[in-house]
Amino acid sequence: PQQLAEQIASLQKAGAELPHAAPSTLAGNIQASPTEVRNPANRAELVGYVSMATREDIALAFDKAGQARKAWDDAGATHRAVCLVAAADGLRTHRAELVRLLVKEAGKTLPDAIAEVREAEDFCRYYAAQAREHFADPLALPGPTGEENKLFLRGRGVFACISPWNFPLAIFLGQVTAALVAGNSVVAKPAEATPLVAALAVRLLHEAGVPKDVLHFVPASGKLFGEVAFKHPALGGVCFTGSTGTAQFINRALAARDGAIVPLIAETGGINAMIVDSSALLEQVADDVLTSAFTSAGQRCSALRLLFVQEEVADRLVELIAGGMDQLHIGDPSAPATDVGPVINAGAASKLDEYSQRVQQKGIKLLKQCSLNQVRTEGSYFAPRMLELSDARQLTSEEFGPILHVVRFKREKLSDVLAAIREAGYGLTLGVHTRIESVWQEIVAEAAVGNIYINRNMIGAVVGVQPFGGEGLSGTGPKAGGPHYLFRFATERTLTVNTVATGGNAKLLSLGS
Ligand code: UN1
Repeated sequence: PQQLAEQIASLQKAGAELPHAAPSTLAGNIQASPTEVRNPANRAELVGYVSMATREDIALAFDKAGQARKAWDDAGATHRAVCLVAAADGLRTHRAELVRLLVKEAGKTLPDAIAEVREAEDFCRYYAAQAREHFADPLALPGPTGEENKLFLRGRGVFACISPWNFPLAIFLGQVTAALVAGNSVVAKPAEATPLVAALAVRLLHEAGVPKDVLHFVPASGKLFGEVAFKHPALGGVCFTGSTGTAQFINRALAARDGAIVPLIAETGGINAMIVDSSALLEQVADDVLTSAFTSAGQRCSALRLLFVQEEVADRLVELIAGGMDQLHIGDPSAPATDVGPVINAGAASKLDEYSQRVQQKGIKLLKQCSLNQVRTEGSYFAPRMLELSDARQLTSEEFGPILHVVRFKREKLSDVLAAIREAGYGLTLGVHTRIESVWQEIVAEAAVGNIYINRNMIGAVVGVQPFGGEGLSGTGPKAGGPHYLFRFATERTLTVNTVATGGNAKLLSLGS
C-alpha cells in the first residue's frame, strides 16, 4: 500500500487530463456538458467526467453487438481465452491507475483496491482456463455404431452485463469476461457512481484483442438501460449484480418480453449472519467480526450484518468488538493506514444515518459508535456502529454499510436462530464460530446459504477457491469464480450424424450457428 500510495500521488502530479467515460458507440463524439465524477472522501475533488448514453446509444450498442456476435463466437474459445489472458496482463501493467481510480472514484481503501485489481485479474485468468478446458472442443458422447454425437457450447447472443458500484472493477470485469469468453458479445452498463474504472477496464479488453463491436460500454441510468436492453431482439442473456428488488424487476421485465426466452444470472443481497457459541475463541471472533462487518465500510454483499452470540459470552465479545472499533482508522482511503473509508456518496451516508436514528427511536440499543473526529466533514462518511436487537426479526432490510447488529441467544435455542435466518429468505454468506465440530455440522446441514465460513471471517471469496453466490433472495447462481459459472452463459447444441450415410468417417470440426 505504501508504495502504491506514492505511485498514485505521482500519477496525479503528472497533471494528466482527467478521465472521461463515454458510451463506446459515440466514438469521440462526446457530449459538451458531461457529468462530473467526484471523490466520495472529499466531494471537492473532481476525479473525471462521464457522458451518459442516450436511448439511441444503447439501442445502437445492442444492434452492433448483435451483428458482431457470430464472428466472435466462431473465432473459438481458445482465441477468446488468449484475449482474456492479455487483458489480465494489461490489468497488471495498469495497476497503479486502476488502484487510483478505485480509491478516488469508489472511496476504496488501498488494501481493498489492490485486492480488487488482483481479483479482476484472477477472473480473467480463471475464466480463460475454464473456457479452454470446456469450450474449445466439442464433447464427444457415446452412441450406437454408425452414429456420432457431439455436444457443442456456443454463445447465446448479446449479454447485458449490469454491475454494482461496490466492486466496480472486479465484478464488472468478472461478468463481462465470463460472457465474452463463452462466445457472447456484450453491452456492459457500469454503475452510475463508478463509470471511470469500468471504462478503463473496457479499454484494456479492447487493447487485448476484443473487437470494439463485440464489447460495448454504456454508462446509463438503470431505468433507461433496462427499457432498451430487455426488449432488444438480440438480447441473449442478462448478468446482474445488485439489489434483490432490482433482480426481481429484471425477472419480470424478461418474462414480459416477446421473442427469445433469455436467462437471468443474478447475484443479489443478503442479511448475512454469524453464529458464535460459548466454545469459540473470542479474540479471534472479535477480529473476524471487525473484518466481516466493517471492511469496505460494510459495502459488500458478503458483509456480516447479524451477529448471533450465545448469551454466556455475549458481554465479553461485545466488549472486545467495541475495543476493536476504537482502534479502527476511519478516514482518507488513500492513506495506507486507513481501515474504513467513506461510503459511496452523501445519499448513502444519510440513508444509513436515517436508518440508525429510526431504529434507535424504536428502542434498539446503540452499543457502540466509532468516532469520526479525524474525518473531514465534506466527505461522505458514516461512523461504524454496533446495535443490539432483542429479536433478529427486527432486521428486515439489507443496510448496506458498516452497521453490525448483535442478538443474544440461548444454547438450547440454536434451532430458533437457524429458523430466523431461514425465514429472512436470503442465503448469501454465513459465519460460524465454535470449537465443537458437531455444532457447526448441525448448522451447515440446516443452512440454505451459498458461502459458509467456519472459524474465520466471511468476506473476500477468492476466485477459483471459494466460488461466490447465494440462494433464495440472494441470487440465482451459478457461482462467480466457480467451475460451473461459464456454462450458464452458453447454449448447448447437440449434433447427431448418421456416419453410415455420410461414408463412415465424418469429421466434425466445428458447428456453425
Ligand atoms: C458483493 O459485495 O457484491 O466475498 C459481492 C466477497 C466478495 C463479495 C462480492 N466477493 O467479499
